[in-house]
Amino acid sequence: MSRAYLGIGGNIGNKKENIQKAVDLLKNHPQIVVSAISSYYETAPVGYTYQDWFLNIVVEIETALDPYALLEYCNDIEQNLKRERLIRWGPRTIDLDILLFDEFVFNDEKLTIPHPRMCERAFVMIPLYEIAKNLVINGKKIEEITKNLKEKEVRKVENI
Ligand code: A4P
Ligand code: MG
Repeated sequence: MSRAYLGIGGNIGNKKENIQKAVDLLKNHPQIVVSAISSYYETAPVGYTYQDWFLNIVVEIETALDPYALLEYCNDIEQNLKRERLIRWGPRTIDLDILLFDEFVFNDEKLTIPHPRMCERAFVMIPLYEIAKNLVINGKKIEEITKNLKEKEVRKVENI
């Protein structure tokens, strides 16, 4: 079994419902166990900023799938929730990114792990830190990475 962390987010439609559906679809897979789920966070859009705020979470899973099969399943979930891809970094009903997969480090045309932009992104690192306090990413402690991020662009949702 491998342990992986997935970032899930969206900013179109019923954001909370879309995220919950994505988590349910992960739980439905016979070779995935969802072992931890962060709080929900309202997050300022990063990249293409002329769009609505996002809702983001991070989940921890245990899985017998290999990284490519997991990516395929994540893409199926995105399709299932009818994600529209019009603008890179633009609005989407749901986006699932594989952040970490065991200690793997690799990069090809389909898949880059750790996710290349994760360490600069408060909307990834703050929920990830909530559920995994002892990770080391690219040789750096998660605590150190998270300290330098703009926390004001990420608000934990208390009553959701
Ligand atoms: N791909 C490569 N590595 C991975 C990986 N580790 N996990 C490939 C998932 N996919 C990976 O992604 C394009 C291709 O990346 C996939 O086909 C896969 O083979 P995509 O999801 O189709 O396109 P995208 O998401 O529009 O682009 P990209 O570059 O993945 O965007 P990001 O980096 O995911 O950023 N702001 C806030 N506040 N919250 C957000 O959730 N998300 C984004 C998307 C931008 N701004 C945001 C948020
Ligand atoms: Mg993506």
